Amino acid sequence: MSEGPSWARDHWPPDELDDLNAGLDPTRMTIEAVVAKAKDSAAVSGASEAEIERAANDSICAMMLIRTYRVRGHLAADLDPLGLTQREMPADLTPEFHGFTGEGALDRPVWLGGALGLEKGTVREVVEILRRNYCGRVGLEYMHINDLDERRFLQERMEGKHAAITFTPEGKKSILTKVVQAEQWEKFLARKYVGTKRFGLDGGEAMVPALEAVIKYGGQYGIVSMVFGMAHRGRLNVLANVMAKPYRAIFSEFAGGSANPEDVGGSGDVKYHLGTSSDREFDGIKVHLSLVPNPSHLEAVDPVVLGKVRAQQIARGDREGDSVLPVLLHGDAAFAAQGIVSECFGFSGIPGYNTGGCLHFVINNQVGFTTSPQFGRSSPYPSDVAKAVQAPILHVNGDDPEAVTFACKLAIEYRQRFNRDIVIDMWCYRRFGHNEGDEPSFTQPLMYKEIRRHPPISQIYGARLEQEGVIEKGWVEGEVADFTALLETEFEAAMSYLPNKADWFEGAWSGLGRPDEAITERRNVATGCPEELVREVGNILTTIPPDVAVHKTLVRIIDARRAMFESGEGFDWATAEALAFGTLLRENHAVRLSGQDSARGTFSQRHSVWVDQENGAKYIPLTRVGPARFEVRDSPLSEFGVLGFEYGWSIADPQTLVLWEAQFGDFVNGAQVIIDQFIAAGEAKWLRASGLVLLLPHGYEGQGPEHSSGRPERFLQLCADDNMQVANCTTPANYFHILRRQMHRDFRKPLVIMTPKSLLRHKKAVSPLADFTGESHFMRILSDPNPPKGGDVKRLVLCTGKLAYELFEARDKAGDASTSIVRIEQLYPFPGEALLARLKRMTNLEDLVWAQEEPKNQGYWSHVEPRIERRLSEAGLKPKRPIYAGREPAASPATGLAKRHAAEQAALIADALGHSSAPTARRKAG
Ligand SMILES: Cc1ncc(C[n+]2csc(CCOP(=O)(O)OP(=O)(O)O)c2C)c(N)n1
Repeated sequence: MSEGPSWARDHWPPDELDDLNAGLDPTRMTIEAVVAKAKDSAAVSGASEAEIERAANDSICAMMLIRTYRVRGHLAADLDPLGLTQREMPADLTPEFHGFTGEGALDRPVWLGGALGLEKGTVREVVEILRRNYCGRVGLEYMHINDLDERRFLQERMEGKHAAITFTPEGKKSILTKVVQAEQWEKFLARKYVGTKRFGLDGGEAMVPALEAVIKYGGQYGIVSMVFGMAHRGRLNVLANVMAKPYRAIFSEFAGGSANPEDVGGSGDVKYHLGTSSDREFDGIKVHLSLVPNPSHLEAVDPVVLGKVRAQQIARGDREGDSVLPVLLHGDAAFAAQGIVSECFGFSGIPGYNTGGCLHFVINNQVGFTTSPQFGRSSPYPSDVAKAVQAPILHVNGDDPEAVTFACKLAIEYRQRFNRDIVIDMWCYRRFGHNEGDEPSFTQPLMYKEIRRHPPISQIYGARLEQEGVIEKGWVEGEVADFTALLETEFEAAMSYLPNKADWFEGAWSGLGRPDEAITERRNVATGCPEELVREVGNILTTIPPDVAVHKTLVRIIDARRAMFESGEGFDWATAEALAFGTLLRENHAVRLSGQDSARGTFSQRHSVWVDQENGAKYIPLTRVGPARFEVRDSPLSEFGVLGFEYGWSIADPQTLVLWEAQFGDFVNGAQVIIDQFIAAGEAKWLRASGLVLLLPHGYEGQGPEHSSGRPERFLQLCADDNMQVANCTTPANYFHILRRQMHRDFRKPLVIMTPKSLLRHKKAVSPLADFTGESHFMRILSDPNPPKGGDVKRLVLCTGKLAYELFEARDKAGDASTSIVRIEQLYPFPGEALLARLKRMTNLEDLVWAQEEPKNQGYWSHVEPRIERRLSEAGLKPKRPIYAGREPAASPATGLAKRHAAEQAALIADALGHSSAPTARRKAG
């Protein structure tokens, strides 16, 4: 954007990149050397013994003073535009505290050995420099960082020749222009849409030129793409003035228009949650920007942004993360209090999850809705959570847009140099209520008295630039008039604005689309593989390289796997899974599996990583399959963060099979926000598809309330509009096919699988080679392997999951020849037509039972009951409704007593099969 009206230009003048290595001063002296120098110098000038000692002591004290400022100077920085924060000068930042007392103390000479760029100075000079560097409008916290290089780098930027915040006159004008635009944008919206919520940036507008600097300097430092995540506050401003979303598009949404063409459907979302993407160019350097849509849940978008960024970095082959930058914008209250923030900081140093540094920008308006900071957090700053990962923190006064821009510039330089997270904490204020219709004086009367008196940033900064002679009187008014005129034109244009197309199947998503018919039926694809491919992959999976010393038990497991390929029989769960991964890799679909202890597998079943018993080196057979990339990651012990991260990956990269595995299915509820807000509803709200797979170990095996249920009922209740798939497979081959199907269709939908525990080693839960090859495919319903002879089914038991095997065993043991047991492998979309076809053949059916292990208020019953009833009615059979066989409603998912579990299980199986005449051991209905 180099032509056009002044608002449309990217005002930033070209800037020479600082040499990253410049400024570090290797000649700095140690304290010992400084003291020696002070003594020498005093001695040369003929000082007495006592005077020599004092000179030495003064230098030591001066160095202590300097160090104290480095550690604590930020406590006296001028940060609060409102001046309401009671921040007294800490005593140890005064020269008196360090022994410089009495008359003339400030004029005493001290040797500094190059610190602060001075060989020698007076105490007064030292204090002046320190106050300027550390107690101005930027306060830096960095002495908690262990790494010396990082500390020295930041020190140089605060103390060295780069310390002064300097911008060229053109740069200053650019900053002011952006401030004007940010302010006028909010004002214009307030005028045109009176009473409409916009969660304005008013009071924090300095963020806009600062983000502009992030893009400009980021581009110069080699960043080609930036992914933004942010909440409500200032979002419309960022969309318009940073992301360059057309003003007319936003106006049209204010007028009730949809963000997407009407025909794409979906629920849509409020405008301050929407995302967008654009390209911005500064000085010929293009940077792609995307803002990820987010729910109201504050900070929930953070891991999604990080996952998306990491996926993009991997797609670019960028292992350091230099080319793609995550930028997260936070509110002060949310940043301090939402636990997901800590989970995300936790990713910053972990292989497989780190993004080479995230830039965090806190819009610290010193209030959260109606809550004042002292009730919103226990720490002095909202940013203290970042110290856990030793991120540097730049506190900055939001009334000084140059200081904020400087902080952003420094942040980018640091991030690109050290590939670590950094935080900017911009102190500002919220000019109006939480939203514009809210009265803030109910709760913060004093603050708002001050705010009403407080001039806007453009006025403060405009006056300063006028005084500096950078702009003439009336310059700001000219900018305001130009920009307002432009907004009026755009406002007119919005009347006839129609979004021309939804952007969701572009770029990495091209070639994919929405399913052209309901995926309920018929959307199966052949996922069987040529036998040769299966054998090739099998060979890699069962060959132990001679130089890898594999644990002897694992050798036996690998031998057993080899025997499966040799005999073509008895493929178990883990081998089927490895085959699904391996064959996809060969078909050029990358695979990423992430979860707690996933490399070995919680149940010691997977063993996707072989650890050399002599040297600890890791051998990962699937990485040898190629050509696509395989990665399996033992994740940090987080659900919310990690699931969000993997979801973020899945929306960026539809050609990778991305799987998240819970340790036990129960733990999935720690990630409920990601499930409700992103996985279930993301496509409907934001037109963002995802092929993410959730593996949730599930099944009633007497392990107690907490290790039994992956809560299928929760997922099933969220199912509508073909938004996702929920399955519980009972054969290794079916698991193999459902995983492969994820990548083999021309659309993507999340897939939730209740995965087994006991079936991992169940003698009957095995598949023959033929079920992986040829025309084989995923079966939504699995037939009875031992159906009643002559097809005379009197009782049909429908179920899902491992219960089937227990029912088979009980039925066969009882010699029951009239009961058929059919497995529903995919619960949603419910395979109603396929069920109907089977029912139609059971003309003598007398009873249809739904059997489940879960209590009646949980599991599948509520989901399947009406669906089965519908098909029974369509089939015109004698039974009109399914009968329930299972545990009675219960508050807790399962009993903790093994005996009671066994009794309950036996009772429900007998019930399901109609074998029990005595009252069952079930508890009474609740
Ligand atoms: C997880 C979550 N809890 C509660 C809310 C309701 N809520 C919306 S904004 C807000 C205050 C946010 O304060 P802060 O983070 O300081 O941002 P600000 O609005 O001041 O910019 C709250 C509590 C929410 N959106 N998300």
